[in-house]
Amino acid sequence: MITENGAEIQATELPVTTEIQGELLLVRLSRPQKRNALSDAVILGIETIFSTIPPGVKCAVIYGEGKHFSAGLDLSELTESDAVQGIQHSRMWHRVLDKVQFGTVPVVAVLHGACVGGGLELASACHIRVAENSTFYALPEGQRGIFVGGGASVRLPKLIGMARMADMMFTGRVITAEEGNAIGISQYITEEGKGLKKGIELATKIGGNAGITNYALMHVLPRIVDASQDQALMMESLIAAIAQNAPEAKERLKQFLEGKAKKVGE
Ligand code: 1HE
Repeated sequence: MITENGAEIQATELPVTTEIQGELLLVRLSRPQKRNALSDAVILGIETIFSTIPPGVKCAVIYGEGKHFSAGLDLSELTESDAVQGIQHSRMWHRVLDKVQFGTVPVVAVLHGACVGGGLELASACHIRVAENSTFYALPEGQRGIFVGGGASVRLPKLIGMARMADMMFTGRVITAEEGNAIGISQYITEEGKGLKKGIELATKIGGNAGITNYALMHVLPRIVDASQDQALMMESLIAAIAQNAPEAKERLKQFLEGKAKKVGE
């Protein structure tokens, strides 16, 4: 694999690892000694993984080894670069995190400890987030004199609103796991050490959905949210009709009408 600056990285050195568990792909950030700081090697490793999801995988779970999910951009790699190189680096992050958000399977992020800077950008590109109660969120870019470059200015306001994101950057405010859950960063919160189990449970449930439903949630819903109301409502009608006419939906509706499907909440 070749990085943006031309350095070659051997696949065996990739500090991000995978494991198949049934129909799930578990992706682990494996640089605990550097708090899972997101070096170019990690980012490009994530790109390779999400570009080559093995057939049969229905959902992915991403989590971090050690005491933290991720300390964000690897600051030791933030060397002298001109404006064009800076743009290219940020665009590399955009390309990779788009692969996560708009890939072939939904992704559940399991968070604990630091989920800061680029780590929060990675978490925001996933489809839902589970936070252990040790999780804390921050955007230290404001304090480091830089700006987010991995898509946070687009994705994070959709989770928490623009004012909260601006506050995090203006003031360096640290958001606790409980606060993060209340304002919409995470959708689930667990005790320490229980996040991965919860993430796997959710991923298994998501993987059991009709393929068209997961596809629509990943690829159509975000475009509906970004579109004008008129275009959005048309997109909704189109995807609703496509989903409804898929054989899988017809079978699921039949099962319900025959009393064989689970009721809401079961
Ligand atoms: C790192 C990084 C890193 C730790 N890049 N090496 N992100 C930040 O500004 C967050 C910076 N990190 C921290 O505030 C703390 O490390 C933590 C709160 C995350 C964790 O604290 P702690 O006490 O568990 O670990 P530590 O002792 O601070 O760090 C352990 C080692 O990891 C140490 O290296 P060592 O060789 O001295 O052992 C640290 O230097 C190293 N380390 N974080 C490189 N981030 C697409 S643009 C995105 C822009 C950003 O993400 S900016 C935010 C960057």
